[in-house]
Amino acid sequence: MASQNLQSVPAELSPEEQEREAAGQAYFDRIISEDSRIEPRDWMPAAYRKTLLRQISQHAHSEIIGMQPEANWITRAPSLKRKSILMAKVQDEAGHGLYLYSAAETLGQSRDQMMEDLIAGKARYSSIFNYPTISWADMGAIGWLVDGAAICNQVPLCRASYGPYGRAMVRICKEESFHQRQGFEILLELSNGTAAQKQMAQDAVNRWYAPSLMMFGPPDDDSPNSKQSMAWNIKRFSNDELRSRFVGMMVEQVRVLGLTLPDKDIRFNEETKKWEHGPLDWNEFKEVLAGRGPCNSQRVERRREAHENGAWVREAAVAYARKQAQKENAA
Ligand code: FAQ
Repeated sequence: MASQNLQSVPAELSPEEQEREAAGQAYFDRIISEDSRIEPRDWMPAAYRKTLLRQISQHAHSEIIGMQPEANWITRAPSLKRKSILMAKVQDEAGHGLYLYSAAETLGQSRDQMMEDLIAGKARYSSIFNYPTISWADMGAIGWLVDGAAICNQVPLCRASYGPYGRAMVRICKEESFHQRQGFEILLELSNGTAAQKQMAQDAVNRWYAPSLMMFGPPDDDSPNSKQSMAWNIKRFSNDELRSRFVGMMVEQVRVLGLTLPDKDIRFNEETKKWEHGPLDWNEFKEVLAGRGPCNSQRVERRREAHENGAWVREAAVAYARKQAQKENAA
């Protein structure tokens, strides 16, 4: 397995340390080859820890920044029922962020540091959350397409080799399934409504389709991390493989919605047995990743404001914890 050759034991270590490192590497290689789980206190290669921290922290940031496009519509939801469903969904995303920050913390990075990186604009989060939500139908399109893509990408992550990440993903995926259903239902209702409502739903699907396909990451031949992450059983499938599966799922569901996908090149390739789609604008993707998407600066700015406005809550929680600890010590 590739992972077994990547970590050479550093020469400057003492013989005892070298022996410990070699034993740790052997244990790690066995766990990976048995498709079992690495836990926080287990020995792991520095590069494995680094790639997990990279992926999990980006994922956590995506959930937190991902609250903004939908939170933007809570006050404008068309009914009390829709408002409470949307509020619950946005709260779920906050919960997902917290599970994931906790999983990342087990790798030795503090949550404060991750948050500082995010609000300093130094951390990545999913490209998808840099697009604006301009109509109510966007709540449907986000639930159906964005949460749909998230599920497709994240169900295999439930089997990720790092225990805390895999376990967090199990709970997250259950909630994402509900999110996708609620998005589908919003679009279905609009699609069966007036001609203007149906058009609003179609317009939202047209705008969110390509960005949701790009959520799966760059094409495989331009994905520097995939090979190693797959060798370590973090990722189970390549970016293109998951993107193709997602297209296949959407093709079926869009028929039920009575809408269309804005891609005339979708087809099932009988030879490869894979769904194919039309070209995506990877320059746009790169621009968004470079911070030049439609909403990048607004998203980070709002997060910074929220963090600063929430300082008193954090201070109060610390003061309360201190007081409780003093009480317990005095008892
Ligand atoms: N956006 O070599 P690869 C959600 C970066 S949660 C931004 O292929 P990898 C729930 C990548 O980080 C959505 N950056 O990388 C929700 C790397 O940069 P780096 C988030 C992207 O890690 C719904 C570089 O490009 N989901 O939606 C993107 O092997 C509604 C090269 O790429 C996750 O994070 C992108 N789309 O594969 C919440 C799932 N794609 O770090 C609210 C977990 C790639 O070298 C509302 N993550 N990059 O500087 C993963 O599965 C993987 O990390 C991938 C990328 C597949 C995203």
